Amino acid sequence: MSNAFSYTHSSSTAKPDASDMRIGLVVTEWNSAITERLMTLAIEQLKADGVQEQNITVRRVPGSFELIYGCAQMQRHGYIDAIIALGCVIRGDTPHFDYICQGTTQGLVELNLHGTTPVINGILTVNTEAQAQERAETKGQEFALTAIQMVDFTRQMQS
Ligand code: DLZ
Repeated sequence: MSNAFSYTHSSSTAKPDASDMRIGLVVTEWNSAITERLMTLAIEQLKADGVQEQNITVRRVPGSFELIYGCAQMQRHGYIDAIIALGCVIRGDTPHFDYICQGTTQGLVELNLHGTTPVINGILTVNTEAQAQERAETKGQEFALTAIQMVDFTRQMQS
């Protein structure tokens, strides 16, 4: 497992100490083959970057629309420093795709604006399952890195 900070940051950027960071993941059961893969790779990356296994919390919700409530609950009760919302919305023959994407995006925006914990938008929005499978191989790691960066950002603001 590569260390995300070694390939996405210049050598002058200090790697954040993630050893005491508490990261939550809220994961959908819809398209679970994709979301479980995102979760597995995200957790592997978190650990590779120093997050302790006991500081990683996973909770599941039915679909992407429920990520909003799930993340809001975790913000309130989770004792968590950053939350990764993992979902996958695949375009179908109905307008559902657009409603779900708009609704969940807006909901996660609200949580970032008004909550005290950063929420990472880890929802894949794709046309086909094949696209989702391809993206799932790299995106979980990116979401993990983003969560660590946002905890580090918060700590810098507070120091
Ligand atoms: C209803 C629905 C549909 C059609 N497609 C998806 C999808 O591709 N990905 C996903 O995460 N959830 C989907 N859902 C379920 C909604 O997110 C939600 O669970 C239901 O509308 C109930 O609120």
